[in-house]
Amino acid sequence: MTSTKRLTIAMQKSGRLSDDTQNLLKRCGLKLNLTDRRLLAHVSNMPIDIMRVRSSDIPGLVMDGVCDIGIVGDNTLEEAALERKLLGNNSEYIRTKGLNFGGCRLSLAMPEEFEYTGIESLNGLRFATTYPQLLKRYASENNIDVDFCLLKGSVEVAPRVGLADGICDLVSTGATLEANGLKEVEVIYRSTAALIQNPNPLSQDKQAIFDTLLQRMQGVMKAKE
Ligand code: PRT
Repeated sequence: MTSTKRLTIAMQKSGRLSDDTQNLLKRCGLKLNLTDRRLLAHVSNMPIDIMRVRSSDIPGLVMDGVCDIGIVGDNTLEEAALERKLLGNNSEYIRTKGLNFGGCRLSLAMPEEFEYTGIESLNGLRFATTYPQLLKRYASENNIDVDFCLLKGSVEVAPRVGLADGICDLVSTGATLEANGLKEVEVIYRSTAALIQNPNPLSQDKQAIFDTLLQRMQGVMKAKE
C-alpha cells in the first residue's frame, strides 16, 4: 500500500500514451525526471510518486489500491474491469476524467473479400483479439455467437495465416487494417486515455494534492481546446 502523504500515480512506461501522459503531468507543473531506468520516480516539487509500468498493469494497480490514481486507455481499463470481475478480484474504480489524447476505437475487421451484410453475418466466426471480454460483451449485447483466440500483438496477421476469420482490434487511422487487406465492419467500443482513481477515500493530505492536480489538469486541457 502507498504512504498516506505522497500521492502515487501509475502511468505507462513506454508506448503510445507515455509521452502525452508525461507532457500532461509536466504542464501541470510536476517536475519529473523520467529519463533513468527507475520504475518509481519522485516528483521533486510536489509530494507525488510516479510508478511507470505496462498499460495493462495500471487498472489492477489502481483497483487494488497499490496506486492512488492512474492514466490509462478506456479500452485497457474496461477489459481489465470485466476480466477482474469474472475472476472475483477488485474491479471498482472511479473514472475521474476523460483526457484529450489516446483516442481510438475497438473494431471488428474482416478480410476485404468478406461479404458483410450486417452484424448477423459475423455469427459463428472466430476473431483474434487482445480484448476478449469487450468482444464477448458486444456479441452478447448484439445476440451473436462468436469465438475468439487471444493474441497480444500482431493481431492483424491472424486471418491471413488461418488463425481466425477476422480481428477485433484497436484502430486509429485505419492504415494498419488497409495494409493487411482488412476492412472495418463494426466499431464496438470508443476509447480515449482517462484519469482513474481508487474508489476508497484518500487521506486528507493526498486528497489535497489530488485536488490541486485535478484543477491544474482542467486548466491545461481547457487551454488546449
Ligand atoms: O504494452 P502495454 O501494456 O503498455 O500496452 P499496449 O500494448 O496497449 O501499448 P500501446 O502503447 O500499443 O497502446 C497504449 C494505448 O494507446 C492503447 O491501450 C490505446 O488506449 C491507445 N491507442 C490509441 C492505441 C492506438 N491508438 C492504436 N492505433 N493502441 C494501439 N494501436 C494500434 C492497434 O492495435 C493497431 O495495431 O495501432 C494499430 C492501428 O493503428 P492505425 O493508425 O493504423 O489504425
